[in-house]
Amino acid sequence: MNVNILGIPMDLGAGRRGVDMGPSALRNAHLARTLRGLGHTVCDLGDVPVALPETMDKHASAGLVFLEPILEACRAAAQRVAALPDDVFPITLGGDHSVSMGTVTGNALRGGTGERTGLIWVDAHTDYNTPETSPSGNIHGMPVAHLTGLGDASLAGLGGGWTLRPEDIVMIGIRSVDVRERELLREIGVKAYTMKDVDQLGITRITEETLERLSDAARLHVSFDADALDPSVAPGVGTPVPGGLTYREGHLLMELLSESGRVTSLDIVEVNPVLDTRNQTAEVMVGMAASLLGQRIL
Ligand code: HAR
Ligand code: MN
Ligand code: MN
Ligand code: MN
Repeated sequence: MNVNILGIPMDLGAGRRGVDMGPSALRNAHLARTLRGLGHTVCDLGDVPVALPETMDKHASAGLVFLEPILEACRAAAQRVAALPDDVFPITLGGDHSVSMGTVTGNALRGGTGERTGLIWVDAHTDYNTPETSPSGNIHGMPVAHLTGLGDASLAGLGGGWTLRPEDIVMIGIRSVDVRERELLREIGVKAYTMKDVDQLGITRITEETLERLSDAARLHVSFDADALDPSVAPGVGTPVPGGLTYREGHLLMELLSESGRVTSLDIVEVNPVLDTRNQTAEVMVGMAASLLGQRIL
């Protein structure tokens, strides 16, 4: 496959500093070399420009912290991704999870807006707050709501009229949801597999159901937040939540998605090298990408 890597070194959407170094940590953990070892052609496109928090006053407009620079970076990411040739498999590197408003939009627009895009959101969090429901004002807790057209009009308008259908979203690994976020999710009807579901059903059944549910989507985007994994596996994240996916559950999910042959793009987000142990989290996430892109045990 033709793999293109694009970094979005942004931590403006997170409550803690450091995920802006995620792209660097993932490159340092040999993302490109690992994928070339699997036989892929890999081209690193570099990074999208992102404003530094040190150059701005920390300000919130209407419950959104750093709205304008985040909007700008997401717009740039969406444009870069949307312009990629159809045979390219993009791997976009965050950055905090607000980057996915740009990457998911960009990937969805590649096929023209007539095609359905399925979103597999692997995360401890549902990231379905709006500016009204958010307890923090941090935009990385809001990307999925905005992708479905809720919340701030400028962020929800990144797709220029395209929005993600709630029925084309499946979340996996969920174990931290805010009170009003939960109400909103129930109202909208987004499918989410919690860690209880992972315990009860297992990753195999969940992956089968996910692929079945998204069977009409021409494209499948996987957005992998490192905090979906248990903090013992992925300690380098800003908002760790106990009781996450094991190392093998993460790999099995990627292996089964890989076998389906249907995934067309990937985000790796929320890797925070400042909080990590010797780049362990970046290395683990490179392994997850390798499993999604065809690495097999035998
Ligand atoms: N739900 C919380 C909020 O909205 C925290 C969620 C953001 N953390 C993440 N996202 N890492 O997945 O503020
Ligand atoms: Mn997230
Ligand atoms: Mn998360
Ligand atoms: Mn986080």
